[in-house]
Amino acid sequence: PQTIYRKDYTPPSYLVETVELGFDLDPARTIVANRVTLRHNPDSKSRDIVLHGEDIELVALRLNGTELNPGQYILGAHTLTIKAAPLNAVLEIETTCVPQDNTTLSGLYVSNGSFYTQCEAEGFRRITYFPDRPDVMAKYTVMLRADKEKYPVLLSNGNLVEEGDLPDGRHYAKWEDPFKKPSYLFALVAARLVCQEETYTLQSGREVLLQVWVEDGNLDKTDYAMQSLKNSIRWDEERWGLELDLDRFMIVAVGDFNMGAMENKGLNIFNTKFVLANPSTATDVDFAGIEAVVGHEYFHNWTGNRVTCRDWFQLSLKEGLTVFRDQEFSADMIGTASGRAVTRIDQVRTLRQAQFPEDAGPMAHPVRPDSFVEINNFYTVTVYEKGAEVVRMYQTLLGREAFRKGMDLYFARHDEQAVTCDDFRAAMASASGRNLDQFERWYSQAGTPVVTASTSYDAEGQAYELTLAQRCPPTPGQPTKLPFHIPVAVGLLGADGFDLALNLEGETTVVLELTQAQQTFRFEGIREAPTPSLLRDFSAPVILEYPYTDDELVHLFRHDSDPVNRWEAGQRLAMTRLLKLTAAVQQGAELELDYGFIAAQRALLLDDGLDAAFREQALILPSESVVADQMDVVDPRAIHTARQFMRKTIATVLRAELLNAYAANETPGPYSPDAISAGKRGLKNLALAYLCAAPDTHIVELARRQFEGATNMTDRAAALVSLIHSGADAEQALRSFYEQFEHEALVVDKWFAIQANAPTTDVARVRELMQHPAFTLKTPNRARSLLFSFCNGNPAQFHAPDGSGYEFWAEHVIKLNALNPQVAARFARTMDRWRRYDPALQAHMRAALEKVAGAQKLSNDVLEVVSKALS
Ligand code: HT7
Ligand code: ZN
Repeated sequence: PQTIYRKDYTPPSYLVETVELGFDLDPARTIVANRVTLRHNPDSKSRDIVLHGEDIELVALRLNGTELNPGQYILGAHTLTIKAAPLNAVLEIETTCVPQDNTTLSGLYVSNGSFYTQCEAEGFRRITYFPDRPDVMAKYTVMLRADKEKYPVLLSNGNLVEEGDLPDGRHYAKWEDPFKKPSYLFALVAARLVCQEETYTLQSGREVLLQVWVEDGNLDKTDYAMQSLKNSIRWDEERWGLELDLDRFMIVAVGDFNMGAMENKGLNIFNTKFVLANPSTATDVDFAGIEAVVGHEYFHNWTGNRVTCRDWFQLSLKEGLTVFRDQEFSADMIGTASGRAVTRIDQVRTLRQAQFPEDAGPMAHPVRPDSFVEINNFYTVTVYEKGAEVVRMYQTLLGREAFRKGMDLYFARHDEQAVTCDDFRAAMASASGRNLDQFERWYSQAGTPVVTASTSYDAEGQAYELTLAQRCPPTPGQPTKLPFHIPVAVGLLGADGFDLALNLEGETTVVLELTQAQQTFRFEGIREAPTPSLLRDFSAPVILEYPYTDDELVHLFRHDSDPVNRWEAGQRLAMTRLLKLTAAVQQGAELELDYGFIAAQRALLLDDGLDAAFREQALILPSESVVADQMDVVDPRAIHTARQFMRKTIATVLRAELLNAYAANETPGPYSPDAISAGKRGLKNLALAYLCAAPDTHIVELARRQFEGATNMTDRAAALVSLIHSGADAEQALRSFYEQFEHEALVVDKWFAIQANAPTTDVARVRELMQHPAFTLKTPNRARSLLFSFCNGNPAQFHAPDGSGYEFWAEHVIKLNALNPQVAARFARTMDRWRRYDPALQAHMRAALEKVAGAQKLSNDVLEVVSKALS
């Protein structure tokens, strides 16, 4: 397959002014008429019009009114080229496609009998021939025609300008988008849907129509999405001065979708998972996900749509920035400092759980990649979450005010343009007057930097010195790295647990700027040897190494005023123990957990001054995969045994305290997904999960009672998980759960996922579950709920010594590849870090990877992932 390089960017030869699309929608043969007005781009030397096209049939082609015969254009496998074209060209292109056979869910496809589109990144070329690249922005008019009975709702981008009936039971709707947009933001929906709608008044006094469209029977699950949309609109006005630029904003939920949602201009299309929620079907985590994703897609209207990407290498320009914006939105919605910290802890978890491993594996790439085979493989945690960290670092370095000025300048300079990450950085530099040249390395160098700290205290001089050194490991294609510009937020704790003043202004946290390989920072007037609190609020996406003693960590865990570092101290304490226990399991030695650690956990659990949500976070042990990342040779089963032992020991010693926490955090009354209530449920259910790690009949009964009496899905699902993990018989509970919710697809997904993650579920059981009538590989949510959950979330079983997990994986990557390459390639990433296991497991893994690599008709998507893993 062909590799595409960032350095090879050339401007488009022709620009598009207007696009008029006509759709005659039929699942078996949709006819697309496309009239496009092109103008030669003076920035290009080429006079060839190059259009992309994939999986579509060309029926007719006219240039400036004259039919072209096949000798007048070149039809390649994925392009249509007209050589030496006139400076101004009107092309009329008629094509057909077969939406009902489109299982890739890219382009125009059918889900549950209705039509939907997904055009990012390169799906528009599966609908019509077009210069399908983000730097070609045009105005669109769209005419939809379809059977009125089957598809009563016809939607596209922008404003509805006309609708009416046609002969033969068909009808039409004409939509006009007043804004220029790239083709990846085009969307249509032709479906049998119902909507919740509302008129909303913007701060300017202008009224807009908001709609959430869902299948009949789901209108009882749209309130939270609508509320989140209104909150997003208000927040974007208040925090960034950005107003909704359309008169109508629509959200549509679809059950078959490759990702979370899509920010098509004025017509956001969502995975049902991020729209549908009511207390009996959705958990607190689901509600929070809806708020974040509704916000994310809405915020793209400015960061992505009004200002878009010049090319797909710049993806993080819109994704990193929009993730940062949705993270800030979620934090501001909670409002309290500790609530903010809980959201930050969650972000750090995601980075450690997913991004750091990606940055250390065969698919490692810079936030702005230099090359790709398949762009869909680069919608990654690096581009999204590390990209958001890069944006956050601007704010940390420049301060909130200058950062806001930089954002304003970015919009003022680039509205309705397709630009680059460098343009964003330039706006930040101009607005703040700062030199951000070195900061560019965050975009160009892959890998997680390691910052090593050492300290010394001069009692006589009352001075404290902090030396920071940085290094970054090699990544594919980048053997050596130059120093990054790293903001390191630092505080110093006195023996009484309070922050010391760090300067004459009395500041207790300062942001140090580490720009060299090694630098020493000196604090004067420090009256005692302090405990350093380093990288407060996780001020940079780095690994921080400092030889903390247990006493220092306990001190930070008890007192750090920075909640993120307080949590971090607990994680460090737990990690040392988990690694020791894992080694002991491997050696067959006796397992022991020191009382000092449990006492620290106990003190935190009993600290009523802390929010329940924070206590929950602080009591969650590092996950098995994060522990695995710390080992030279990963032993998934030993890690699992060690972690289980630790949970069981904590549960046994702190039984009374956990039972108290369980009882004290009931949330009586009607369910509310607000952060305080969700935090209480989180702590209560964590207590139950711990207790079920050392179960007796009373505990099992507690879990059963919660399961049966639950008034919301958070409590019901948590009780079911705890029951299963306790080892008690959960057959009846699983059956009744299914019977109660079998018509709620998203709950059935949970039912599969809970079983996939159960400690007793092995490959044979997963195969059995795949025979269940509700299972299908065609719906990504369902495939993810069982296959991804098992292979990524149940390491002790997936890594069975006989290699059966890997065989299962290979078989299903190949099956998914035939249906949906994007989903298959995501699943293929499971095996990225296979070289970190012992030789026996590695041999099985290599065989599985080679089996996939050698499969017939392998998509570029999967091929790129497995060949990078094997290289
Ligand atoms: N910008 C959207 C990306 C997306 C996507 C990409 C590839 C294939 C399918 C897709 N669906 C959505 C989502 C977002 O970041 O908002
Ligand atoms: Zn996005």
